[in-house]
Amino acid sequence: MIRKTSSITGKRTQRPGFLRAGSIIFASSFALGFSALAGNMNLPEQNMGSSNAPQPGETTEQTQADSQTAPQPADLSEAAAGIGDNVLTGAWATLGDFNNDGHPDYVLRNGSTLQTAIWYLNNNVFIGGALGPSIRVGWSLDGVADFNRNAHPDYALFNPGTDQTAIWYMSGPTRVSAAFGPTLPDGWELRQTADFNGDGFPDYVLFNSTSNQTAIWYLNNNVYVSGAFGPTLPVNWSLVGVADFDGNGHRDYVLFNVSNHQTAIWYLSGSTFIRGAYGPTIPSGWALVATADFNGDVHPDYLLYNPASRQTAIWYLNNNVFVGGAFGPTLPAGWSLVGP
Ligand SMILES: [Ca+2]
Ligand SMILES: [Ca+2]
Ligand SMILES: [Ca+2]
Ligand SMILES: [Ca+2]
Repeated sequence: MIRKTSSITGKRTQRPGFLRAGSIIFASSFALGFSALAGNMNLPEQNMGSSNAPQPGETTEQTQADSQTAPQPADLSEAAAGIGDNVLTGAWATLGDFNNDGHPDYVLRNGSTLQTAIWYLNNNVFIGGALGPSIRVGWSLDGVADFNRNAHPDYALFNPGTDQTAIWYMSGPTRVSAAFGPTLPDGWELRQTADFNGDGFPDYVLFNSTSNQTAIWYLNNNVYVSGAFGPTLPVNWSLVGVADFDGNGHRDYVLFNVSNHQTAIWYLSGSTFIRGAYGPTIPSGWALVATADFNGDVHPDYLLYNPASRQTAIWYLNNNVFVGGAFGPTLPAGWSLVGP
């Protein structure tokens, strides 16, 4: 492992710790883990429905933009204190524009029934909800992206027991078909889905929790095309989102430090680390769980989640700089932004 100290002065532009050289094309042994199971398999589906979607709780009034009461960035010097709420270690949320209005929507998960639900948002404001398909036991919903490029976001699922991946093709909140994606090598998990090579097809971001290495698997719909290693994450840092923060057309990593609640952007060119910068530090009790452009200014924003209160909040950013905050809707009991 190569230790690289920050070459950028100023504490807000430092990047965390370690980076292993990336851009190593996978050896054939890595590709051996890939089984060509693409096809219309009989994948799990339960309890599809479109009624009785959960509604926001009594704190609906907080869906109004309110930069006065929304959580504010923590003072970096205070951030290390009061941490102990790492209940969301490694957890991330999935977002997608399910009604094609240009605004990202929440995917809620019910921890008991494994049902999903879509909460349509206009920026931070709840517009409506619909039940989605239920995830089967043993599978996790790890990404949302439009794999078959029909303008409807799809679910990307991973089974850590079998290392299989699957795509659930959606029409709005309704699952219409399914196919296996490539099977991951042992020790790797599906972490994010986004287009890293600009061909319009979402790609997998894989993570190895033993080595902390990341990798990109380039896909054509659900079919593996090629792979490349990405940067290795420092200990305690978790990859919670992917977006283009500096507007150069390349997707960047959003990292969250689960021990001190710092955030960082790792700017990439394809799968290659270019530089890092700190983003705002998240207050105790809250976690950074996803990124998307909520207010339509082209700059990706942070989605924050408080698992104790089930409150959500948006932090509007300009690149890595906090601009303002607003509460989003509060989830009903039993539902979460993260989970299976
Ligand atoms: Ca689709
Ligand atoms: Ca791609
Ligand atoms: Ca970028
Ligand atoms: Ca924005």
